[in-house]
Order: sequence, then structure tokens, then C-alpha cells
Amino acid sequence: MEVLIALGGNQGSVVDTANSALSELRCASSVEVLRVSSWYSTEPVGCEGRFLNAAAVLQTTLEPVGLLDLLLEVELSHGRVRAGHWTPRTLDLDLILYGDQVIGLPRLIVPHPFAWMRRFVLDPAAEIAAGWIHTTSRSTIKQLLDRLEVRPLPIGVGIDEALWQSIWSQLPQSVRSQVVIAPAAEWGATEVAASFVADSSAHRPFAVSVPADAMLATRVVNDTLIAMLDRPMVVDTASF
Ligand code: PH2
Ligand code: MG
Ligand code: MG
Repeated sequence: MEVLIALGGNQGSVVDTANSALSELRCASSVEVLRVSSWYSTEPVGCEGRFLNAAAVLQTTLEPVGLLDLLLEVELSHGRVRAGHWTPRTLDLDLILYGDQVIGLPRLIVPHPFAWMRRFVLDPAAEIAAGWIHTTSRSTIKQLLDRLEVRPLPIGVGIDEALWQSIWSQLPQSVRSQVVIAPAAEWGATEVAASFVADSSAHRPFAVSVPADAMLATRVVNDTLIAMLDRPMVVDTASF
């Protein structure tokens, strides 16, 4: 089976750590590393400290959960301390796509539920897997990336008007200037979504649910928009 993984980190020498992790994966008889993308500098989403992100295509004989366990093991042997949700990390290895399979286990959701809206996943992935179909959106990686390139980016909002006004007024100008709010009758009452109105596949766009609490909601919307808007920059790893 061919699988797509995302690599990321924002602590220590991320590229060295990741290269060592890839070597460890290459040593596993059940895994072959077929392609690795460039490294990208990306804006942190939901935490502090810029990230480096990349993607890799692996060939594996492991079942999805077996591969997940191996990835977690490799993270742990590379200094990953799970100190809490979204804390700085030396290395994060996420399973994004497993062939064309859709998996919904308590421990493992594939395609990764946020891959469709994260430039820090899509940009590196498009370099090595542009035509791969992201099963649940029925779009290719490249199509998912291209629709996030549009400026201003149409965003569907299904949030209560008063709550939305409060969220909007707190978003940084740099975010507000890059989006345009589209009518979103089709979205639920607590969702924001990239509005893919121009997308003739007419597939219901994915949405991100927003908590009712105004402060939390602002954070979720801000993080979502940063992940959608940030344009990852290729870094020259030779200079590291
Ligand atoms: N991973 C996260 C949270 N935020 N931000 C960027 N830019 N890159 C990541 O890989 C990343 C993140 C959780 O795994
Ligand atoms: Mg992650
Ligand atoms: Mg992870």
C-alpha cells in the first residue's frame, strides 16, 4: 500500500531529527520510503514557534493501525514528549492518506480530518503526490491546494451573527484582508468553511465546527484561517 505522511516540528534541529526518523523507517522491513518533499517554513497553527513541514510517500505492508504504531514509536525514539495537546514538538509524523482507504477508528481517522485545509500539509504533499485523490473530498491534493490559493479566499460562515461579529472584530487585519465572507446557508449553525462555490464537483465543502464560547470560537476561527491562508516557503536545507 502507498501512504502519504506529513512531517513537522518546531523544536531543535527538525530536519536532522526527521532525517534520522526516515532512516529508522527505512530500516523497518515493512516500510519503504519512496519520496520525500522539500522542507517548508510554516506559520504555527494553534501554538508558538515557526514550524518546518514536509511530506513523504511510503510503501508499506503494514495495516493502518500497525503503521500508526510504528510512526508513534519513531516519534518517541526521536525525543517527542507528549506534554499536552499542541505543545512544541521535535517531530510529529501524521498519517494523511492510506491508499484510497477511508478509516474511522477512535485512534485513527484517514484521510487526516484537517489535511484538506492545511497549507502546511498540502504544499509539501502536492510536491510529491499532486494527483493523489483525497478520498473524502474526491479532489486531488493539487485541487485542494489550488482552491486555497484564491484571494480573497471565500469563507462560508454558518455562525450566529452576533457571535460572528465578535469573532470577526478580533481577527487580525492580516487575516481579514485575505478572506471574503460568502453566504453559507448550507453550513451548520456553528461552522466556518472554505467556500468552494467555484468548484464544479459540487461536493459539500468541509467545514470546521466552532465552539459556542466566544473566546474559544475566535481562537478556532483564527487557527483555521491561518492554516488555510499561510503560504509555506521552501527552505534551503543545505544551509542548515
Ligand atoms: N502541527 C500541529 C499544530 N500546528 N502548525 C504548523 N505550521 N505545522 C504543523 O505541523 C503543526 C502546526 C499539530 O500537530
Ligand atoms: Mg500533527
Ligand atoms: Mg501527530
